[in-house]
Amino acid sequence: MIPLRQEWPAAFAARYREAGYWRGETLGAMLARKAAEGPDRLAVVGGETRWTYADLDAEADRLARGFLASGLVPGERVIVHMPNLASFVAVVFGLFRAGLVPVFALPAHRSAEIGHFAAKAEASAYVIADRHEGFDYRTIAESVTAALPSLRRVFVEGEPGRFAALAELRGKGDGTPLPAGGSASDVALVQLSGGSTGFSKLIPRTHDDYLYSVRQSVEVCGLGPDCVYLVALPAAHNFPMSSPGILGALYAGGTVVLSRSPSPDEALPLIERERATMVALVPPLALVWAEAAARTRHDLSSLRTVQVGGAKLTMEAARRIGPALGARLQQVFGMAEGLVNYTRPGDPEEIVLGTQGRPMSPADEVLVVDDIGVPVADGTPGHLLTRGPYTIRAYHNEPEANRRAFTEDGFYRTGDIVTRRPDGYLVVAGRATDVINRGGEKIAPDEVEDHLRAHPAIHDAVIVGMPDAYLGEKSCAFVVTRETLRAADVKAWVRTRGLAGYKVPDSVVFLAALPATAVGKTSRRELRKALAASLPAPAQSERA
Ligand code: OOB
Repeated sequence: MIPLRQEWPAAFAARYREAGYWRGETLGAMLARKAAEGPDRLAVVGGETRWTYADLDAEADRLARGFLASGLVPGERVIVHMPNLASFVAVVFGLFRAGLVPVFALPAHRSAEIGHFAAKAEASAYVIADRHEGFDYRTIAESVTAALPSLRRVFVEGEPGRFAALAELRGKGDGTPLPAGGSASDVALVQLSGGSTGFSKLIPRTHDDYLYSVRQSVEVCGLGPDCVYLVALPAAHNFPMSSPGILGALYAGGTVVLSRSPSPDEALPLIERERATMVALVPPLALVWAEAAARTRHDLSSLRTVQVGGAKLTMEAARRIGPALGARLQQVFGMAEGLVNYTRPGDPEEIVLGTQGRPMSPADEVLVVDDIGVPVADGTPGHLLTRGPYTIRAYHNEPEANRRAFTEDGFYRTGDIVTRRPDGYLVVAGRATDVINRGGEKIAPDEVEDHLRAHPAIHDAVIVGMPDAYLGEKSCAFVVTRETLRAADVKAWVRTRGLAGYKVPDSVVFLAALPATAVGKTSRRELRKALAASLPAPAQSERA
């Protein structure tokens, strides 16, 4: 098993400790401290479950002992693949307590992605809920465990089928000792990259760095014990997890309320019932909520802050969100690799509507450079590079990708094109790379292309983003076939390959040949240009 590490050069680590950014506290210890400070405060609400800090702490402890009693060994990795349930929070803290490392998958992921993460992480266990939104996650457990014998344990919230029930685990570890403390410089968790150069890469985050990002987020966003944070996006994503998210709400001594679905039908009643004060949304969802809020009979007056991030929020959309939801808008431009930018609570409208915020930490180093790495003047767009106390220095076990993604002196190349204003605020122009940002869900074209090329009748395929008024971007597959196919066949094929639904191409265009660059590489640029110039003529294309 390749150890999970995240290391900063000694001089940087010393500086970050000295400045008080890294405090040597683990995430598991943080919860214990909060539970000691306010055991009877309400910590987590999800479905029928209402846990105080003492309840959550005890539940995490029971799960931690159960995981270890089931044969897992501290340091092993566990894929966590659960919908927004109270038990998700307990599982995550249970893993922290046991010294096990959660790898955060999202509910939309399917067998192809889970198999990839499990193999990359050399995971030993997989935690799921039985069903969610009509899908049976045990089918993924079946196929992934068959392919990967090292994935030796599956724990299921709900009906376990032939696997182990999470409920059973709770009583199993009585008397099993927990590892003493653990070091805060160890890797606490693994986030997944949006996958700019292919399959998602693993992002190991330490207790020290992640907890600093949470603490600083709490400070910048002004969270206190009266905060009631509604989790509407998938809980495992870095945004609702840590910016300030679930961990921030708990750090502040507030309450986390989990909504099973991001739909306003489910979330708006919860805001009223639990008097939620804060929520994080991606832009397309924020627009759906804004429309639903205009018609709702639910009282949303408790809502103070609506955070929007994950993809570019246009000025027009930004203008609508706050008034529609009766709350203050906060833009959040972050990445699972680290750097998070926020607009600040007291900022003037011009900044809140027109920028994606500024770095949250005074120790965040930001460079905006041209194509050859020379810094550009403020006001000029360039590539965003960053380095700091909570930005990773390397992906796990990706020597080649690391050479591309980091400069020699340790700056992370975000792949984003931004403009920095003289006041330090950033305006995001878009991505330099080819990743398609479909309303915040990232699609790596080469991953989907690989699956398309595996079809016996498909000769070649390229996926590019096309502008979409609602999602920001949608995906369009350009396909060269050996025999006649329909767009519906191509889409159905991608679905049968076990990929998340959002990766199924939105449009399919059939071409006799793909355009090529001077040296014979396929030119995505040409395809994008063609798409932008005119949406393909009906004779050439089929859309559904
Ligand atoms: C968040 O994290 P990831 O890792 O899913 O995606 C990061 C990428 C960024 O590099 C950027 O391309 C894009 O998503 N992005 C934005 C944005 N926020 C993220 N692009 C434009 N405007 C924004 N506000 O998406 C994430 C992580 C933590 C907090 C918030 C979002």
